[in-house]
Amino acid sequence: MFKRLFVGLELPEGSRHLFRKLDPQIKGLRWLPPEQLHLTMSFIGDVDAEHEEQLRGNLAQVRVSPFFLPITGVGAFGGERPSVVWAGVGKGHPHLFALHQHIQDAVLHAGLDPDLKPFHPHITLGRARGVSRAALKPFLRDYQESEFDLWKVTSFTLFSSRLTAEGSIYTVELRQELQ
Ligand code: 3AM
Repeated sequence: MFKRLFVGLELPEGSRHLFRKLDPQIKGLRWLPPEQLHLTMSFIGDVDAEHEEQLRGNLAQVRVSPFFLPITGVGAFGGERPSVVWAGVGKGHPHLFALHQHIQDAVLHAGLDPDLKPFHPHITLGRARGVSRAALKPFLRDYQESEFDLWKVTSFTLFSSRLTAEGSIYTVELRQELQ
């Protein structure tokens, strides 16, 4: 049995609903349900039970103190036909990057193969299909400088993700408190 796994930070309850008010009706843009909002730290992919066990053990050893992250601004990845609309978390926050490094090490030491592309931390708000950047421009302009919240990051989470026709369904597999 394989699970499709990734490690992320769950947005606190209070912050999840901040984005609802932004929600413009743009054809082809699907907003994520508030309970699914997260910041991906490490995408791992399909993992068998044995490697998952090792991964759980390694993640439990990660020691990083809780820290604050500003949630600021919005943007879109994907050139003139963006695929992802996101909220930002400030630039180069050292604690976030330290946590990312520890998580990547935990994944690698479990004999797994995380996505090693450069880390561009973001909170995916919506996924777009066939939407031009021009159509997103008013939204991006209105909120690009917004200061949404100050997020106290107190844990990270191992999720499994199941792909369905309606989008991905995430399940919390392990929640590890920062200390
Ligand atoms: O946090 P976001 O939404 O940007 O895009 C997927 C999502 O990122 C990403 O992992 C997160 C949880 O599903 N993802 C999915 N497949 C991926 C892959 N093959 C991937 N990231 C890298 N490589």
